[in-house]
Amino acid sequence: MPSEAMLPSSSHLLLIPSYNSGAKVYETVAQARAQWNPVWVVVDGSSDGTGAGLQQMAAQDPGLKIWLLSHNQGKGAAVLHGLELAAQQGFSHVLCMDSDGQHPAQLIPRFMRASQAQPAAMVLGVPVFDASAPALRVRGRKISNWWANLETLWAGIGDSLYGFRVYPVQPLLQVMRGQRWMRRFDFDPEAAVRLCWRGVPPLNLPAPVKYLAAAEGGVSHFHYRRDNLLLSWMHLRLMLGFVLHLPALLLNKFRRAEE
Ligand SMILES: Nc1nc2c(ncn2[C@@H]2O[C@H](COP(=O)(O)OP(=O)(O)OP(=O)(O)O)[C@@H](O)[C@H]2O)c(=O)[nH]1
Ligand SMILES: [Mg+2]
Repeated sequence: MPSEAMLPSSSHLLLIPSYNSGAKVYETVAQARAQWNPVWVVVDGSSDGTGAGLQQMAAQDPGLKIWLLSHNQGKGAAVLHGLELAAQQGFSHVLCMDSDGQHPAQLIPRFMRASQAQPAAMVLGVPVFDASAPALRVRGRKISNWWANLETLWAGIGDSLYGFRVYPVQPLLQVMRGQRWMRRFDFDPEAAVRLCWRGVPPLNLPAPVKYLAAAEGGVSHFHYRRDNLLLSWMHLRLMLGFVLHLPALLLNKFRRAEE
């Protein structure tokens, strides 16, 4: 149960995009609420009944708010929906966390504190894998990280794909409103790269990630072919942007070297 004494933060919001995560989402949300107030869930057109179940949870808990999207739009679109509302309500930062039980709720306070200490930064989770991590996914990640580091001239992105992150709201909104991509699985890597280009420094913190078997309630919507194609197209776009940002990136690199 969330602690009665936990006062709501007016600057830092925990935002969970959720699409058909099954019963795992209830556990994830309860664990998040035990660590933070407020928590918002954007239910992205889920058809598994969790929208109604989460609304019942929220009816008993003023620290929990549920936003229902009428149809599935993708992870990035669900985050953007939450960001727009968060900005309207005066939040300056959001910690994004997946709904499927893979992310470490116990680290929420640490990530929030890191962001409060350095509000201009984005706080990026760097995955600490255990034996449950599929080797193919761990290897695939190295490729995406290599591209993200090239695209930012090694400005310090520790991991391009991990969705457990604190973002400053306004810079991310500006990045996302400016283009039609970043609405699905291309959200996490593109957000890190484009925020770097805008001068938002990455702050990397290790965070364990779990890969749950279906028997433990694990759900994934990652489609190997479809999503790798999407990520390849994203890196192609980012490489074009990289060429345009190269002078500024080089200047920043020289400045950092002189400091
Ligand atoms: N896939 C997917 N996820 C969405 C969507 N909308 C919101 N999400 C949420 O985005 C998060 C990441 O989705 P996952 O399918 O677990 O992707 P992943 O964690 O990168 O991949 P796995 O490591 O295989 O689980 C989860 O919290 C989803 O519930 C959507 O349209 N598609
Ligand atoms: Mg997942």
